[in-house]
Amino acid sequence: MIVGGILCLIVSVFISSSSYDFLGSSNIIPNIKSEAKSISDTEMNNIDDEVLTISDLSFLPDTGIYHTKNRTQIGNENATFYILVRNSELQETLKIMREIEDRFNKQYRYPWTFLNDVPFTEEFKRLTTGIASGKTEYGLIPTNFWSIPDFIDENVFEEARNDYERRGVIYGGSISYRHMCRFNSGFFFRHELMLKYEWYWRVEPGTRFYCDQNYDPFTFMRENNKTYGFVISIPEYEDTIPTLWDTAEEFFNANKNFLASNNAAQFILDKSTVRPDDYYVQSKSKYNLCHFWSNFEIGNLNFFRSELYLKYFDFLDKRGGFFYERWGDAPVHTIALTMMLNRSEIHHFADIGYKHPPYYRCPHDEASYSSGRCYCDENPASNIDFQPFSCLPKWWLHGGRHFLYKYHDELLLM
Ligand SMILES: Nc1nc2c(ncn2[C@@H]2O[C@H](COP(=O)(O)OP(=O)(O)OP(=O)(O)O)[C@@H](O)[C@H]2O)c(=O)[nH]1
Ligand SMILES: [Mg+2]
Repeated sequence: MIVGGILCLIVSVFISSSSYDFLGSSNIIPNIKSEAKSISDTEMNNIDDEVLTISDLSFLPDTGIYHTKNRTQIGNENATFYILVRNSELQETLKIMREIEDRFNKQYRYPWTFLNDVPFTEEFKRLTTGIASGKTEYGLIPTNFWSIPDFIDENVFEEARNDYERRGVIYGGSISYRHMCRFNSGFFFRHELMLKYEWYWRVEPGTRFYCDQNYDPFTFMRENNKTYGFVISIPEYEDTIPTLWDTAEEFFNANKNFLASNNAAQFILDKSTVRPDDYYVQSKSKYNLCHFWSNFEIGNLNFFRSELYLKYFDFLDKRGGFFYERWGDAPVHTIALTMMLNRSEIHHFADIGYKHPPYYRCPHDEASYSSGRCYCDENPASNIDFQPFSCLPKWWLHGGRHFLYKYHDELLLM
């Protein structure tokens, strides 16, 4: 279109249905309303209200962010991706979103829910909304979900942090890490943006997703009476949870009716080795330290919102271990799940390839690769499932399933 002797490419942009106003903060492409003064009134009326121009003709965008995106959900479940994230982790967030969108979500358009203890920047919202195929929502975490409660003695807490730091325990001196773990243990499912959902898929920046997800995992969970799904299981650092098991055991002893009749308690209590080379856990408590790695989770939010779980969380919280020690959300979730659910309600996604550095796992079957479903650019020898410290064999044993594993180049079926 020629306007005042200047060739301009006119691109219409409509406000998306996302709760984030894409145009409101866009500063990548200049809005030409002011530049387009020479367009006649008639012409102007024919142009949509929001008009952008790109004067570089060597750049011809095809589809995508310049056009209206239909963000209407296609998937059938009441579900969201959940990501707690800092503004500074934007690039790592875009990368994993791109993978999940390409390998799964662009065919389902489930919404994304981003939470943060400080407001998200406009840049963060604009670029993540750009990648998302579904709607996006950005929430601020209320102070009471992310602060030191009154019942915590600040002097004892400071001493504990200094001690953890002296001993070099990972994140042992960090206050924000403790808030993060406590939030993911007891509050994320109660955030106002999460209340409307039944299912969540937790995503972390910097992770990888290696395989096409050719079915809806939320539907799979619902149809098969699953409450919680994981991909990797390893032992926790004992120094971070010296009194967690004893505290949880005290709770369950006082609330025996909370225990599921066919629970997976043996998965976290059995200290024997399963494979010949397995690492023998020598923890001080009865807990073998095995936990479902919580940086990837697909779960039912109603479990965490249940009276059982909330009572459990509150009991743990009041003991102060999220602050005086450094209790992680992964062992806190795992203990609750393995005690309060029947083991059939917990699912290992053996078909998912996933990495949270430094560990990864990819499916073990040949067809996942010969079909092109998975591309796993990792050293197969370091697949966490085959390492002596993986808790997966124990899960298969106590989850009631056979475990096919690679040991000394032979495939053995247990
Ligand atoms: N908004 C916000 N998000 C945080 C904060 N600390 C951690 N997170 C997020 O919480 C999740 C877990 O934090 P990480 O620092 O990755 O914890 P981790 O996985 O145990 O540790 P790494 O091995 O370093 O990844 C990530 O999605 C982080 O982006 C924080 O202070 N503020
Ligand atoms: Mg992480």
